Amino acid sequence: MRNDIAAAVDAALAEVAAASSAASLAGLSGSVVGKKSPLGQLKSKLGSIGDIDERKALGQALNDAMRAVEAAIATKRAECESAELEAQMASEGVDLTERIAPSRRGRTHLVTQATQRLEDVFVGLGFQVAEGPEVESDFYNFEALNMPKSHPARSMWDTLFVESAEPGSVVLRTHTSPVQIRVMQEWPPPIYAVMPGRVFRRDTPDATHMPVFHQIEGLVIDRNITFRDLAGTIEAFTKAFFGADFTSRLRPSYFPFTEPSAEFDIRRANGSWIELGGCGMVHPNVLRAGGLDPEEWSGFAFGFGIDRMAKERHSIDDIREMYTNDLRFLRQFS
Ligand code: FA5
Repeated sequence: MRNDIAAAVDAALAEVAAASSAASLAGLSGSVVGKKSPLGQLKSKLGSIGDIDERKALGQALNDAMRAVEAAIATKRAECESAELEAQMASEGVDLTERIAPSRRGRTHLVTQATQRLEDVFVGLGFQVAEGPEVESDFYNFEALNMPKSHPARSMWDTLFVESAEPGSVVLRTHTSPVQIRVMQEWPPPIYAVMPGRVFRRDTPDATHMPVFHQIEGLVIDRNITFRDLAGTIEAFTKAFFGADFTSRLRPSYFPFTEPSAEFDIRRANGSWIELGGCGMVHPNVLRAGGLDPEEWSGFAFGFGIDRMAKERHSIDDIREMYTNDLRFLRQFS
């Protein structure tokens, strides 16, 4: 009988090993350890064994054999169930991961990059950043800047007017200089501020002009400020923004809101000069319009063209290239 038990166990384990699904293993349980299985039939023959000790020992051996087969079924069933679950998840799962190819990623525009860099350089020199409105009143754009109505210097800027109840009283700001007045009215001196922003003029587009472009205004108000402070700040700025081997110059000029006034040029690699901005000592009338006493406070101001700075920094031939939105051009500047 012991041989029969061993043979039945071997046959049952072989059937378990050959089963390939959890469902077939569930059915197998009855046929290998049930009453009608070979092992079950051997059990029913136990009663015919006369020797009681032998009967007990064989009963024990049969129970052990059945438990071993049941354990093999349970182990194999767990393996099949987990393999079936994995296969089901792989076939029904939805892949939610998304990949954006590096070449499709956006980047900041050249003029935005230049503005951020300019702000960084001036913040490094101790300046604060301010902003003003793009739609401006005649008062801030001209009058408070020492250009009363019909002042001939107003024609220095080809102005775009906004329709309003009082014609001519609302403009698209032609420069960032009106923000000087707003800052003087709001911030107590001393003032060290830069004000970047978009400006508008009825200029015909060409290699160095756009009708919509960007400026960064600078304003310093303190006690005993002189032209040397202005020249020193512009020199420090040029080296920080363009590099140590860049040359700049100040040329005498005229602006109604500064006295004396100058124009700021830098020299390009080919030896020619390009005008980047205007500057000068803040006119006493402008200090008064900003609510400051010219006897106590003095200062300097400047206004640079940001688009031209970006153009020169990256050696771009034509300023219009930056606005045609040709991705092959824009992608060169990460
Ligand atoms: C002004 O706008 C004065 N507000 C600057 C200023 C501020 C002087 C403070 C004194 C004190 P101007 O019109 O020159 O000045 O313009 C300044 C700079 O803006 C120019 O040097 C140039 O770099 C840039 N710019 C002028 N017009 C255009 C344009 N159409 N397209 C691109 N950049 C321009």
